[in-house]
Amino acid sequence: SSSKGPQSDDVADADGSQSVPVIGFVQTGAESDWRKAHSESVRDAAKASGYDLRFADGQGKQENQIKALSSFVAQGVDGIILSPLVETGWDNVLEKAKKRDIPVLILDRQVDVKDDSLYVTYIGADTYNEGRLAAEWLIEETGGTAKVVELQGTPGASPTINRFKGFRDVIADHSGIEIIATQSGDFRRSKGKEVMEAMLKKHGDDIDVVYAHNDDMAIGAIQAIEDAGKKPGDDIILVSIDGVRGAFEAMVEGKLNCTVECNPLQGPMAFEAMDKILAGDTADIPKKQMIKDEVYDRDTAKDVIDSRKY
Ligand code: GZL
Repeated sequence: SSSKGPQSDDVADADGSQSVPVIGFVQTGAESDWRKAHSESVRDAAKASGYDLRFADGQGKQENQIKALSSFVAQGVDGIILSPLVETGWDNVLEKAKKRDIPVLILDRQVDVKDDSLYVTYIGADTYNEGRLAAEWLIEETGGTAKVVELQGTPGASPTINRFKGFRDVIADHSGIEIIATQSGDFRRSKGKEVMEAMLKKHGDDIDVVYAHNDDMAIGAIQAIEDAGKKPGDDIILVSIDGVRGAFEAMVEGKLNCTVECNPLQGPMAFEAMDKILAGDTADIPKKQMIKDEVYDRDTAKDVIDSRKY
């Protein structure tokens, strides 16, 4: 018959069905709306691509991620996808995967390892450029004079390191932009609100701008600013990163001024790469695959909010 029956190299299960490749996915946790969209994109793409996805939630702790990686290696999965909470501390556990010939794809955040043959490819957004774009928008918006408080993401995470640096590399040429306070809100809305409350107590009327490493913390800061009797978006300008639905809603309300998109819909690209990896076609897979980002502000928010996909 013309249909492709079981091929000799396909291992058929007892019930005669073809065995599907098993992928272990180690996620950071569920710290933000962005992260939830990211997890959904990976799950949906796994299903669409016919993979058996085993999902491990790191719950915001690197040791949980390392344990999950070791367990996937012990299970002998066909491939691993890792979204590393922080950049360092991965060499030993990735060495275990390499010894078992299990390919590893790094997704979203980056790892800093001595031997980059420990992973096949990295797919994610250019978070350094996102920091630059946020600063460029701010200089344009304020004419180059503003006192800024910064809400940093998770300490040691590549987007935190990159957004911290990208922003500073741009304002370095604009002495009128001054960062008067910086602290981590761990990419979480509740922590962003808490840190902003403290910053308002300490710096109050001095604050012109909030630069938040993600929208969830910006939305927390908006609540703190309103609780302090100030108008977010007007008394204090807010610029953040991610482009999640909540950010567009806040911009339509005029409470957030700008968000730099960081696309979480990375599932399809991840499994396109995994297909090639499992087929042994790794020669044409680049070591780094960056996803493009867009800048959105209050004026364009209502025109695009209905077309947003996350
Ligand atoms: C960025 C991603 C960050 C988002 C946060 O690539 O790792 O983690 O900006 C998320 O919202 O928690």
